Amino acid sequence: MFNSNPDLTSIQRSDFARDFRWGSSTSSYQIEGAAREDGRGESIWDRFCALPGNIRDGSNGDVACDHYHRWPEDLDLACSLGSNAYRFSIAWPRIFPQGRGKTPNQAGLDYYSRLVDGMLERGLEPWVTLYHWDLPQALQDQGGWANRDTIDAFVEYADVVSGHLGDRIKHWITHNEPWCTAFHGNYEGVHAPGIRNFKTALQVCHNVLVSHGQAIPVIRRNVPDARIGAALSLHPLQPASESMQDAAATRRHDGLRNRWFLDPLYGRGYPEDIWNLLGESAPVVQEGDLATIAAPTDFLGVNYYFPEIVADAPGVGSMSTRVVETKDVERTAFGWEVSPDGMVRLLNRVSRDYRPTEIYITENGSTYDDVVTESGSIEDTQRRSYLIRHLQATKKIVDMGVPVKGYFAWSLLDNFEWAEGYIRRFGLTHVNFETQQRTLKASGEWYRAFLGGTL
Ligand code: IFM
Repeated sequence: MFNSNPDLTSIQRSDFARDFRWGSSTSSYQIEGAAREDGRGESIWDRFCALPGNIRDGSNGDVACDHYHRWPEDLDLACSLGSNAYRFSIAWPRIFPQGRGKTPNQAGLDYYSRLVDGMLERGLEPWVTLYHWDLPQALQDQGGWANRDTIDAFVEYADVVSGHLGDRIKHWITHNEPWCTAFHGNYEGVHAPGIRNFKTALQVCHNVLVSHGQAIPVIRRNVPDARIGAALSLHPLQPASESMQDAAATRRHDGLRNRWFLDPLYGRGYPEDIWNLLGESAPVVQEGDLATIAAPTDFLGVNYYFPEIVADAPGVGSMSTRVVETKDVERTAFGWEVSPDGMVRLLNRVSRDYRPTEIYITENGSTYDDVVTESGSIEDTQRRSYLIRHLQATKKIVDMGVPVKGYFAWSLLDNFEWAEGYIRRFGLTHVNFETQQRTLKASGEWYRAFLGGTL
């Protein structure tokens, strides 16, 4: 157990290896804004946000943090924390406004080129994500990820981006959280493109994984010293009771939440127990797809937020399971359980079962209802405590011999939190969305002191 009121000096940067990567993460749609500038095409999130009822506060990413214009200030901030790395994503519709085409949009490439140069000038190693959910709407109009043609489009896009930026970017993340792309977007319908169809979601999932595998050799051809991986959202699970039913339910839940991605990525194909439950919903898998998905990677990105407690629930959801909301546990404002122990369990399990050579915590963070004091400060002691305890957990995992090599806090800035709009703030930095003023919160101040950054 990690003490929920940790000593601020209980963990030091020097407890970790000198080359440990320290940074924060962002994504294009969540921070950039400038939705119609410099030839950017429409993304599925532009379209999804325009439909009433999809976003809790009726907002969208049109302006967001205006990072497209304010990136030098934001990179200064990331640098002042003392980070040595920064994770960001590329908006595919800035590169190919229609999803694909003979020539990419030069203004889009120039923007990311300036951004990457800006990182390097500030000593921030760029970690790029190619797909963090902003699919060009033109591709969705042709069926989106459920259509295999989108795989080809993704590979062309990966080719162009790695061809242009690969001289400066060495760390490549193909996809962010394919579970969310597939299931939030195409089964639950709570994310763009807002489809509610289990079979579609499974095909999307498969095609996304194939696109990951097909992009890898293309990136390697353009960037021989590239280090490539995917960032998965993974959860440690526990059964709600000691019953055999809950144990079996937890195994099924794990099958779709975790193993459905890890197994094929690490060469085992789809887990048979789950495949056998899918019936007609099973995806169409072409010959060679599983070998493609299992293309060797250099690291695994793990986005860790919370554990889940699972109960058997016949007829509920796709796997007849239910996530139980236990009382008396600490939760963030989102209702997510705070469990650094869960992160220890999860990363141990992933390391034991799949043996990735390197693991990076590519996202970890929390949302609380921040209050700006009269003096303008944000005393987010709960987020600070969350951060400290998860860094203590990270050290514990490293000490256990798990090859965790870096930690990226989600997120550098408060930003557009998808279906929650601007209601949920995950930033180490507060953003006043009226004035675009950035103010480092107490959690960010702590991270800066931990990392040895300077004002
Ligand atoms: O904001 C998201 C991010 O885009 C993907 N991972 C989870 C974060 C918090 O919900």
